Amino acid sequence: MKRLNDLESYWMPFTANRDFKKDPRMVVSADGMYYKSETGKDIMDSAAGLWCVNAGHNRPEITAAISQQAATLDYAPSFQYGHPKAFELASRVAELFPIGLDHVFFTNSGSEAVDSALKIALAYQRVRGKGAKTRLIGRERGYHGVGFGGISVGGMPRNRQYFGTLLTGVDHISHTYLPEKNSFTKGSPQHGDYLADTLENIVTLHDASTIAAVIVEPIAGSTGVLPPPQNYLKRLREICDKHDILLIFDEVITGFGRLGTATASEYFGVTPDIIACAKALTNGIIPMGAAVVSNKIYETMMDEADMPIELFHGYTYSGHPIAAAAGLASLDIYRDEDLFNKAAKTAVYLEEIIHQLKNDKNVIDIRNLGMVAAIEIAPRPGAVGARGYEAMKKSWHKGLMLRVTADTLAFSPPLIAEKHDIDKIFEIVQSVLKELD
Ligand code: PXG
Repeated sequence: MKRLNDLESYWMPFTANRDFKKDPRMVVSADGMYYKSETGKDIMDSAAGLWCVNAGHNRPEITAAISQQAATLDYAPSFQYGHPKAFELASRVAELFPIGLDHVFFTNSGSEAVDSALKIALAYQRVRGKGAKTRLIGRERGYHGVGFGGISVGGMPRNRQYFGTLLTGVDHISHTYLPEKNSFTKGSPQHGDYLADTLENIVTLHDASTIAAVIVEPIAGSTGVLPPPQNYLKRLREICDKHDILLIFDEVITGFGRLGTATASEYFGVTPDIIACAKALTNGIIPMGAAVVSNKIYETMMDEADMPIELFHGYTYSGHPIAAAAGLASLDIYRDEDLFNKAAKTAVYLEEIIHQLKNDKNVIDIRNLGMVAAIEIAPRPGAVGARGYEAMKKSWHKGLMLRVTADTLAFSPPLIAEKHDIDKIFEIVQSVLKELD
């Protein structure tokens, strides 16, 4: 007979369920840079949860804001009614994000932020009389969440291959990984800006009059941390401008300080038309995402839409009061602790320390930018991902929560990390590397 809590009922996402359930890695509490396992062991968080807990775990200011909000206004519908905190948070995000991106459409996740950004791009093209602009262009190795929009423009094969025909009218520009030229680069690699020109090939093939938008992550994260080649994003912006194509940055990982600036757009000096964000918007405590939209798009929608409801899109929980309260408290912490500048400083140390592992066993590349970094280890012949998976399991037993994608070990520590935390992360990683055959 099935027991009530035999671990079988919960189908875990993006997890090797059968293997996990044989030897569970279970955490029961968290504080600062650490989780605690159910056996009472401290587990260092080298990934800010899943790239989201930028101010570290268990922040009393956010907890207080959430409980106060729950006791005051637990829920408010977001269709045709409003509540002040959603408006306040939208203004705060607009203030933090690049000039000219002043309008915020709230969602509950990064996947929904991406789908919303894509839908807004399509609606905008239609409303301004360019209804033939329906194609959406992503990039190979891109990750844009798991909605059908996101996996269609996404470029990670296994996230796509089981799920049918996806959206039609989608194409992909080339990824930017050039290991033969750029291995062990610190920061943005020197080679590869010309890969932005693969967009020109797509424009030639389909014609610009059929293309609504291009979406890329400024730094490809989930696929294994690929910082953009120098000048690449500027070049992509120029090509989009030349052909009247919208540019969407998926900043679900990079938004809110990961590169030492509020956005990657600010870091690279390139302003897109829409930014999708989520994760650290609420420090990961309550799900929330957003599509942050240019004034040009918003004003066109307001002025030209042929219906009183300008956009037929939204979620039951768009701008949820408790998420909005968590968002405001998170942004207060980021500002009051000058956390983005702290991240910029710690990033210099992270770069120095991680590149010291260059000559360790099986290491074939190290990449970093801001508080994001990765070590790529050689795959075992015929068993891609096996060595990375083993690294993750060994790290857990040594007190480190490690995020792996195939054979790439990815690091995105909370931005509160001190030098000694960075030291500790890579001491454990080094001891794991030594043990991997
Ligand atoms: N866009 C990007 C760039 C992301 O990294 C999403 C969209 C989707 O967000 P939601 O909130 O729907 O999951 C993401 C999510 C990892 C990892 O370690 C990355 C993400 C999620 C889980 C794991 O590779 N990114």
